[in-house]
Amino acid sequence: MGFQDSNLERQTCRASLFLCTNASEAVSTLSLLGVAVVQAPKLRALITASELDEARTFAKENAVPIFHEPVLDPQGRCVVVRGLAQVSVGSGQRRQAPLEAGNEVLCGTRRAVEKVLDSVIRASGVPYKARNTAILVNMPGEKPVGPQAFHVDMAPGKDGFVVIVALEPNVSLLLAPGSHVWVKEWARLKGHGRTEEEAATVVPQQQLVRLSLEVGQVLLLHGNTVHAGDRGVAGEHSLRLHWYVQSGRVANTTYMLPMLSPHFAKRFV
Ligand SMILES: O=C(O)CCC(=O)C(=O)O
Repeated sequence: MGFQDSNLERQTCRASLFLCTNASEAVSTLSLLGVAVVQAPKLRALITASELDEARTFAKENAVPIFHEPVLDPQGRCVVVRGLAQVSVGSGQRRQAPLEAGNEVLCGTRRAVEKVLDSVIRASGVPYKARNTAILVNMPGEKPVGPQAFHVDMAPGKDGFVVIVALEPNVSLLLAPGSHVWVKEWARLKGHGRTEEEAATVVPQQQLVRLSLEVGQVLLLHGNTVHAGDRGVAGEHSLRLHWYVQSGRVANTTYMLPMLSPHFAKRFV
């Protein structure tokens, strides 16, 4: 439904379930399941306490709140202003700080991850580029950050993937493995004259799982995989790094499920 209950019981799985031993395995797993994990050699050792301190300070000074959920009208429809669906940042605790070229924060860690991404990109045979590097952080507040609305990061049918690397313990993500296939299929059916409601009837009901990431694991998520940032842990910043890997220079985008279609959104809990 796109709006999450922090306390809902979910199946939890470790990201190592999706661990791939080489770049071509990562490409095929990403295409089949919409999620893959690679281990960058020695990445854990590169993430030192002083690097984390520096990253936390940078995030505190520069990070801005990111979306939490769509704004809905009393009938439950997305509020659109001048063609743009309106979003709320909720408590404003989930934040993002872009790391522009030349920024030295976490540069060793970033280089090590980007080397892994280069090999995955080469194995894919697509001229993708890793862009929009950012630090994500949960700012401690009165309550821990709540889970985001379910969304996909790229337009339905568009190829590309996003990358998340946990820099600290207690990082998890909600996701529906295999859902990229249904996002694409829903968009294809809709393009063939079906209403969005008819197209949504072919999509099986899916419950998102809670994927817990270990420090240093590189999570690859197909751009059409339904997912959401998870609830946070009290007092923890749970720093993580984030990239978009796409072939064109595309604006940073998000498609929350109720914005795509209320009927499609109902297929996911
Ligand atoms: O907060 C996170 O860990 C993930 C956030 C996310 O999925 C997004 O901003 O697209």
